[in-house]
Amino acid sequence: MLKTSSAYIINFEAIMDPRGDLTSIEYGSTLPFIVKRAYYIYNVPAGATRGSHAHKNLRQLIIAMSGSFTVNLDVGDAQNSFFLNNPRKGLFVNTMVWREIVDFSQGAVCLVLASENYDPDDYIRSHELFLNQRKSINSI
Ligand code: T46
Repeated sequence: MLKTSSAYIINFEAIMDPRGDLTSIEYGSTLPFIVKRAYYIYNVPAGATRGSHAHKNLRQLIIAMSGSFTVNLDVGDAQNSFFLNNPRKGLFVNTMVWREIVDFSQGAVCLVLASENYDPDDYIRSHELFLNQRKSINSI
C-alpha cells in the first residue's frame, strides 16, 4: 500500500439542482497545487496503456470525467491501483510515482490537472532508472 503522501483520492462536492450537477475544484480547499496545465485523454482504444513513466517535479490530479479506467501506481517498495469512474473523485499523484493507466472503458475521458507546464525533461521513462532513484528516497 502506498503512503498517502504519494497518492490519495480527493472527494469533490457536487452542487445538485434540477438542472444537473456542478462540481468545482479550487486551489486551497480541494486542490493542493496551483494548476498550470490541463489536458485530457480520450478515444483510447481497447487494451491501450497510457503513462508508463514517473515525474520528477510534476504533481497531478487525475479524474474520470466520463467512463472508467484504472491507474496503477508504484513507488518501488509499494504499489496500489485506483479504479476511477466518478467525476466527483480525483486521484492526486505526487512527484516520483510511476504510473500506468489501463482498462479504459469505451468513451472514457481522463482529465488531468497538472502543477507544471509541459516539460519532456521532467519525465523518467525507464522503470529501472526510476526504481534506482526511488531506492534513495525510500531509504530516508
Ligand atoms: C501523465 C499521464 C497521465 C504535449 O505536447 N503536451 C502535454 O501537455 C502532454 C501531456 C503531452 N504532449 C505530447 C507528448 C507526446 O508527443 O503528447 C504526446 C503524448 O504524450 P504522452 O505519451 O506523455 O501521453 P501519456 O498519456 O502516456 O502520458 C500523459 C502525460 O504525459 C503524463 O504526464 O502522467 O498522461
